[in-house]
Amino acid sequence: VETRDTLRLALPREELVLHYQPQIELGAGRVVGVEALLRWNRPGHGLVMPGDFIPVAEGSGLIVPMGRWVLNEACRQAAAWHAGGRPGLVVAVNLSAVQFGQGSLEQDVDAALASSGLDPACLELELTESMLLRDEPGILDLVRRWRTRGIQVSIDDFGTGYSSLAYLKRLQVNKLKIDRSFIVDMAGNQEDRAIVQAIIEMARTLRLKTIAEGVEDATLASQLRFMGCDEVQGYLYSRPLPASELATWLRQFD
Ligand code: G
Ligand code: G
Ligand code: MN
Ligand code: NA
Repeated sequence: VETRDTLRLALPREELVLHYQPQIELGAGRVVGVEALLRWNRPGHGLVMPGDFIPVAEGSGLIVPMGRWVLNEACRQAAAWHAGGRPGLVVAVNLSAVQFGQGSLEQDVDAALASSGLDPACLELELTESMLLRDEPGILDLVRRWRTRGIQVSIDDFGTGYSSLAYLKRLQVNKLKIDRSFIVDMAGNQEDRAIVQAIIEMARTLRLKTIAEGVEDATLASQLRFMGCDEVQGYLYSRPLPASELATWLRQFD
């Protein structure tokens, strides 16, 4: 209850911040996107991580206005980076199942694009398998409308749920984000390596891109490249950073 009450004030008090983690295309070795990750700068507690407040926000419905803020802020920031000499940089935003259930998500996405002027092709929306399998009414149609507008859609934590090939084909997403749990153990675990290879092959068959999450060392990155994975994200390159630090990181990476 205490967290819920103070979380309610986080938005009007402007205590929410986005950090951004770069996503690197393995072929060209360049930064193609960033994932926006929410933090709460809670007075007296320091920077609170999403695992400690997103569930509270979901339970209270606060995730709807918070998610709206995230969409606006991420699109605004991406448009600013474009104007500042990073055209085409994609920003990926995590969505919660609760946002789908509560009606205004489609309008929220439209409004964030309209007010920022961001090219819809530079916005990526991250869904989870569990979200899709709950079969929220209309989710397939909504994803199709987003795709028709050129908005990118990816499946986060891929491999931890049960999406079938047939479902993925119908859904028409752009990209699978291979869950960190498979990536972490790949080096020492034959089974995890086989799972990652299978996901990459499956994605290729369906003409989807793949990104590996949680890449922490260079050997793993080159192995993933050899296996045909398109992109990587992880501490090897950078932790999620505040916008200003990311800008510095980007200049140094080039
Ligand atoms: O860095 P990390 O602890 O940031 O993020 C943990 C998890 O929190 C992410 O995997 C993601 O699922 C969730 N998360 C981060 N930012 C957001 C956000 O803006 N909205 C939602 N719904 N989830 C987020
Ligand atoms: O949305 P999602 O669960 O995919 O968000 C990514 C999460 O993974 C965030 O909590 C982020 O801080 C974390 N993360 C990103 N890169 C790495 C990494 O290389 N290692 C570990 N352990 N965690 C990472
Ligand atoms: Mn994510
Ligand atoms: Na993930």
